[in-house]
Amino acid sequence: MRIGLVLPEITESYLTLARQIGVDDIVTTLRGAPGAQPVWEFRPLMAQRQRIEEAGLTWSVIESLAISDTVKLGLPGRDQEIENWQRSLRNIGAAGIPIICYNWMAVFPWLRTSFTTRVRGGALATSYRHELMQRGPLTPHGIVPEEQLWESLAYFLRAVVPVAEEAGVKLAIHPDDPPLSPICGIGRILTHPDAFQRVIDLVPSPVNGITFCQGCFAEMGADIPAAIERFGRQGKLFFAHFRNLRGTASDFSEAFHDDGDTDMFAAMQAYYRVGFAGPMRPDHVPALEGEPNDRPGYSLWGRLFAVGYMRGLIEGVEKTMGTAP
Ligand SMILES: [Mn+2]
Repeated sequence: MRIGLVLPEITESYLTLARQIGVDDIVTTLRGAPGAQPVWEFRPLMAQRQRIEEAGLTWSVIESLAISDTVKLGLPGRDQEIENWQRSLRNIGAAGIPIICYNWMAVFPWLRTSFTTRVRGGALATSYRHELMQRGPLTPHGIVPEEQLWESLAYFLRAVVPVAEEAGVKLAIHPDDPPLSPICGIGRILTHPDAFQRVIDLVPSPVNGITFCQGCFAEMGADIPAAIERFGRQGKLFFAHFRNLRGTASDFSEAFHDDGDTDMFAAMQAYYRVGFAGPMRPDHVPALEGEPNDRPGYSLWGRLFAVGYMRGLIEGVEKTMGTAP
């Protein structure tokens, strides 16, 4: 299993720290992007990849390559933006970065109603209560039905999957977080395990697959090992977010990796059973005592703790299952 990590920024110090705790892969985006430029150019991609490689690590996932609401909502002007995305995709492939994580959340990105929920020992986690969020007004986009998002996703995939195949880049769609629909009038479609099957079947291709965000699947109330088996057996798990929480979509709190509802050992066993070899990164963590809560979900110490826990689980699974992908 390969463990990935998002760094607060790409510095020599953070790269060294990642190596020290046993991380193999860096998951990041291009500094300045997204939104700073319509097309990601080859040279900065290649230079950043070299920098990560020279530190003994691999830049294996771009998370994320932004997709505008124009494209997600299927609005006029999307063709030009999709063309730019295709050009970025070609440059990403040429730079040798094998996976892009993207999502189809329009208007609202990942949403929480609190960033200061107390979990074990008073650590600060994020949480979501749908009932609070739904008191909010409609957005300027009004009501956006789910079918509109399915249409625009199909349109997008038909345009980019052939380019991704040529470029040798895997497209790994991330669930909606929280997986509820609609939110203040905006439909959401990646809210159930079956929706991922629908995406896979929309444009069948070896490069069309999934970011298995375990947290989102837990929010859905899914049986986590069963979902890993379902998509892993099809070879569709390209990338995983390892996360734990308490509750379900309409009311949940994030948790330490070893302190939520999900049986994380059973999850890790399932990844091994289906031959998933990573990359997998720790997803959201609480902010610990002594560090700022200025990047909710992505504070550093909680992720160091998470990586140690993941390495422990991996060792346990390898020793008991006798496999080491
Ligand atoms: Mn995630």
